[in-house]
Amino acid sequence: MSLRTIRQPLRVLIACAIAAVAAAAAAQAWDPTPRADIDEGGDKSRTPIVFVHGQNGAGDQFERQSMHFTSNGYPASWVVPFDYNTARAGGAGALGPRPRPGAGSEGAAPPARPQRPAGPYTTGTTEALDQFIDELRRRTGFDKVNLVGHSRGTAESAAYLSDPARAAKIAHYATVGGGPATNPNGVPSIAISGLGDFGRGPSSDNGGVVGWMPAYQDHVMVCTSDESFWEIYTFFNDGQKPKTLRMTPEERPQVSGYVKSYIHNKPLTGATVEVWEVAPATGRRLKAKPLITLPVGEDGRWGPFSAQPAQPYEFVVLGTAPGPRHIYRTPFTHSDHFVYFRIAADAEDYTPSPFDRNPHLLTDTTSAFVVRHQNGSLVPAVMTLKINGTDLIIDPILPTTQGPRQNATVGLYLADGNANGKTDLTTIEGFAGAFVSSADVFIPADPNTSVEFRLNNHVLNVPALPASKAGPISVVFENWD
Ligand SMILES: [Ca+2]
Repeated sequence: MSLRTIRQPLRVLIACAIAAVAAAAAAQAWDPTPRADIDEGGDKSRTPIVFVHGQNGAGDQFERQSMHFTSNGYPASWVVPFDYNTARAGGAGALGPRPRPGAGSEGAAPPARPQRPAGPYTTGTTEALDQFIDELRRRTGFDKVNLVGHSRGTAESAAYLSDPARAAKIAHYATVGGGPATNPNGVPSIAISGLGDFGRGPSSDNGGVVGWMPAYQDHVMVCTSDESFWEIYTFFNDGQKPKTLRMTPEERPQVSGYVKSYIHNKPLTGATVEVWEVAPATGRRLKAKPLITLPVGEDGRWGPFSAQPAQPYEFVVLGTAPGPRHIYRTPFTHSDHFVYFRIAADAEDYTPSPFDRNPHLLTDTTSAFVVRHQNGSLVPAVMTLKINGTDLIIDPILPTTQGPRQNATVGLYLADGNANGKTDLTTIEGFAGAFVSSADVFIPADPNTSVEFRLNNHVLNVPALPASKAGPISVVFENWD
């Protein structure tokens, strides 16, 4: 064997090594520039959809639904959230969700729902919804669009549909966890309903079309679940079934969303969103600079940027009164334009969150968290949520004995509530609220230490930032199956 024949493979090896290093460098330098057209590949013959959220909610309760629709061919900008201020009383016609039966009142009839007026009526939200729908019709060229309401959003939708002129702009209506599937002006409608839903309205017994959800699905999951999407899609497409219930994987998922005030949903214009690449195993930043910094526009919109599949990100919202807010999310595999950051404290219009009411829990020496599940709620006996291996879906934090009918929890607040330096796994005094719960968990602040959150088989690692500086750290799971 000559020297030459030995050197040849060596050269190849060296060339391969250089190529590998170059590829690694290229992988390091991800280009976050968004696509020119977020609707690329979408079928513009599909009827656009407007989502109307419920009490205390925002468009992000339809995050998973929107990705299902775009995975089945809808253009991203055809599928849009209408946000409104749920702190505002809806006026005489806004009936709101059916009042919940009181705790412990097993078998007792819930308070009666007020009667709707016979003719056309409006709420404080109807005019804005009408303008929003007109703008979507203009932009897409459709005379009629589809409408989805959830919970209080079905009361707002009922007010909208009470007027023949407004109803004429709606092709199909899906009422989810709320009002009837029949409406006075005859828009074809489906009610999505479930036995596990405490907000179940008269939708089940009014003679309208009903899509029944599995019994474990509570008031939130009837809105967010895959089964709910299946029924709504099929109804909106005249019996044609969805092609897939998987989120179509993309090489460059486009990601955008909104920064708004908590509960009021006022756009926090002028804020900025930093996107940081973080290490999956620790949640710590991989670079000295953010991947991209994005402004928040007049309508509260930020982004889009091109995300790297499987890469977890930390989002930092800057320029809002409480100081930087840190949000850690499960990675994106499919484009997602419903990524909301709702900031509470000191916004011009806001409702205080439990931590705003209890700022003494945001200390230098501890970390505090808000865990959210975007694909529904945290359902006892169906899901497990662990922090550093400790179960959180336990009595009394999320009681398994109550069952989902009484219990739709989307946000779980974690802090050392009694400041004793120990994890007590009790609920925290002063943290009660609709759709939220709390747990006394002691996590010493140390940015070099990571906290592991595990929702079923999904893991997010997050640095233990001091609560005094970082505020409550948001930990957001999009999926749980
Ligand atoms: Ca404690």
